[in-house]
Amino acid sequence: SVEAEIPDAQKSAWKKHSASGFKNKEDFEAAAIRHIETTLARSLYNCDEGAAYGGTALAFRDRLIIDWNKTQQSHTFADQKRVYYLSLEFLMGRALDNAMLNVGLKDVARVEGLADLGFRMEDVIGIERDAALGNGGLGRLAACFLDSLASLDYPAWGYGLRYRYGIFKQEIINGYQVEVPDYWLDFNPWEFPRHDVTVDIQFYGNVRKYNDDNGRQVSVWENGEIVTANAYDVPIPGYNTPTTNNLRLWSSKAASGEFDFQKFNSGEYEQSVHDQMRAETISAVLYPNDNLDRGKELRLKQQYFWCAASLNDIVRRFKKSKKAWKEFPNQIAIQLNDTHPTLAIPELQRILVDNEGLDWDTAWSIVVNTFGYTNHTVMAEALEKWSVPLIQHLLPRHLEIIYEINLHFLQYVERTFPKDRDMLSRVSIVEESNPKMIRMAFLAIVGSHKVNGVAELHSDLIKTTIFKDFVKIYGQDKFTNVTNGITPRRWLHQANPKLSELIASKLGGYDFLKDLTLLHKIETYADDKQFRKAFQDIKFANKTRLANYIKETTGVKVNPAALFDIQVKRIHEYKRQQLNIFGVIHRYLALKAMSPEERKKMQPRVSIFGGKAAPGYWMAKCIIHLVNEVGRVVNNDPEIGDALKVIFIEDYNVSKCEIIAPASDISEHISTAGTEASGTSNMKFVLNGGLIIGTCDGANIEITREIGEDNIFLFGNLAEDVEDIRHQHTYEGVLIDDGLQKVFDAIHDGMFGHSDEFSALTNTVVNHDHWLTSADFEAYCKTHDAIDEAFKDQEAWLHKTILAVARMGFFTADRCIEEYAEMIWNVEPQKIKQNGA
Ligand code: T68
Repeated sequence: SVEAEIPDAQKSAWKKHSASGFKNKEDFEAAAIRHIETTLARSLYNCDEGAAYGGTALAFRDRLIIDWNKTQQSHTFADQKRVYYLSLEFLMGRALDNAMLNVGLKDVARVEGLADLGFRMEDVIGIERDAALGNGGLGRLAACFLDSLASLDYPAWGYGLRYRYGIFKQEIINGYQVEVPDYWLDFNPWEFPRHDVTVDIQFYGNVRKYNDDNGRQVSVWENGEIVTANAYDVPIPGYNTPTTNNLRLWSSKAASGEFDFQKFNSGEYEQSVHDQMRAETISAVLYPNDNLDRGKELRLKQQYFWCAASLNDIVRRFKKSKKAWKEFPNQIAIQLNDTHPTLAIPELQRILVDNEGLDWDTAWSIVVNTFGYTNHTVMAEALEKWSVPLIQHLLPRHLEIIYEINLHFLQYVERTFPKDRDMLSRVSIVEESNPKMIRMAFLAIVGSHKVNGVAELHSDLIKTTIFKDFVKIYGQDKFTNVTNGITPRRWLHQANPKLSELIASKLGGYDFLKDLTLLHKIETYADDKQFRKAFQDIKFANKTRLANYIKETTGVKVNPAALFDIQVKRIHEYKRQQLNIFGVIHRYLALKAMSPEERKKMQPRVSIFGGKAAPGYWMAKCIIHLVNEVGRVVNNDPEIGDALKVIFIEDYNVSKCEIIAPASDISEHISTAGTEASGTSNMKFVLNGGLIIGTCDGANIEITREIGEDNIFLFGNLAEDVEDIRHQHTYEGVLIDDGLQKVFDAIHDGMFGHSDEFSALTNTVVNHDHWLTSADFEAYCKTHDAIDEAFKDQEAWLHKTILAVARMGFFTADRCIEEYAEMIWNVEPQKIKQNGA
């Protein structure tokens, strides 16, 4: 074994000097000060908050990396099956607070260490910039899954791209969204560059064929352009366990081969610098579209670059074990987060057939048994397709392999369904359009052993709509559901420490953070006057914190006693922020029509919006503009006062969500039924003691089943009726709701500024109303009226919210990971001994 090969003298030197990481205040202070002095080159006299953050972060990083080393060594020695989670997005947010809580030393650092050094914990934590390597739910899900994988001791790695620019920073200028680049890598203590871990990745070139000595045809992909992938490792600490997993992010740079050298010598210095920049472009920027496919060449390059680097890494590790190839799927499970990593399928087939000399069928069975595919959408505009000429140009050998995969697949379909003549063109991986397109979701299904949706309704929908034929072909068993979840460490304990503490005081400790179903034990306290009061006080404090933040950032003063109604998520027509803002205008018009006495009797409200629009998504930007203009008018209307305030929170991200989620009374999850695959912020808001207004969509349905229909406000048309209504719109025109017509009239009359600015928004409802804004409007407004009524009875409201929290145990990401592990990956956890392997 590896262990036996090392001489004793070396072992004892290591034993003597190996770091063990701090465990108490003294050690923490020593580590932080040492880093401030020597790593950051600061002294007592110029140690500002930034330096205090740096020193604290580096001290905790030392702790993490010691556990990381132990974990990796132990996993290597144990040599059991590992999971690799391939995701183009990991929306991690801040790392320091999470590291402190997961390691369990936050109080050591806060109460003693940082206070001694003259700093407040909140200020130091607030210095850190979000790692915003994602768009929205899909990227945040990947981050929650990493937390759960480590917390449950699964041997698992994430693989992603190290974007130099994460999702843009949003500024609101004169009511419009303006995008500013997010250069987040200035100071990032959480990554370890692995200059020794590099992979050369090929693009373009041609395929040469020849017959080897055994007469077997061999394909060689050659004459391509080479770009180098560099590894950066980010430690992922589990909660209350030494297990510290790895997130490996790839960064691109020009290959330092003879190629450049020649150019350099022949005086083409400029050209070689240019090549360098071109290579670095691959990992330069995260594409800021969520739920939309744009088919850009650079995006395809990113996808291949990352898939090829990750697979090379995985295969290299497997080959070290000297196991037979057929063991590959017993050692390795690879999960594809959406279709973005689908090229990993033809890439592994290429490695096995072209490089390792396996025959096609043997290789293919290894491939299929290795991969699982998670679908996150049924919307046509979000399903990835790549044009055949583009793939031909960029990845000529992969195109051949995809065609061959398709041939084998279609032959199988033809044998199985000889009478269904349309079936072949319906399920073909190659769409016979002009140009021809590769349907990535179909390739992902054919190349995986399991396909899952992310909530029950969604998993049913994929089986009955977009993937219906594949259920016929492969049977029901290939398709499954894993309803999404969130990590209670970040989304309860970290975001809402007071609520976490209150729960712990009743449950006798924090075990619920690792077994969220234990929350059910607080159900009995829903009737407890004292508990309700404590719960209410925490909510009020959290609302006050958000009110302060709003005052600081927007200048608008909101009353924390008002009903906080929050919709924060990416701006998208299907998520229907337009329904919300039209509803707000409707409320404003109603308030204006009232006498001052009547107005006084109304439940005061604060309508809070937040979220980014994709830079090229005109309609989404119109919605943001309207929200801001409505806010400008309403917030400055002296007749209205506290009865209504409308706020847009700039640059919504993970760390802002940590302030926002604990502060809601109601949050909005109001997508057109059948369009939101799951939603995960719905879970965050309920877990933090807020109720939901929502449609029968995504995980809202399961949340209702768990918490009870008395504790949620559902409204609107059902998924099964949406198509019929759209059909009606096409043939009979759209029926505009009376209340909505008044809203449109107000907009047209210029109440919120020049009406031309918003005509696209109102016209799309009048012309098609694809998202059923009008059809659901009346029900939506009535439901808000019911919410006002319900909120007046605070005791009953508290009863509902406490019951809801108690019943949210199902929505922990830990449950998701256990389901994936059992149904899809077939992997077991592996405990790391506290003192090494
Ligand atoms: C989201 N998808 C779903 N996509 O919309 C949401 N898309 O219902 C679900 O809860 C969540 O995934 C987790 O399953 C996304 O967030 C994207 O961000 C995205 C990014 C690039 C391309 C396409």
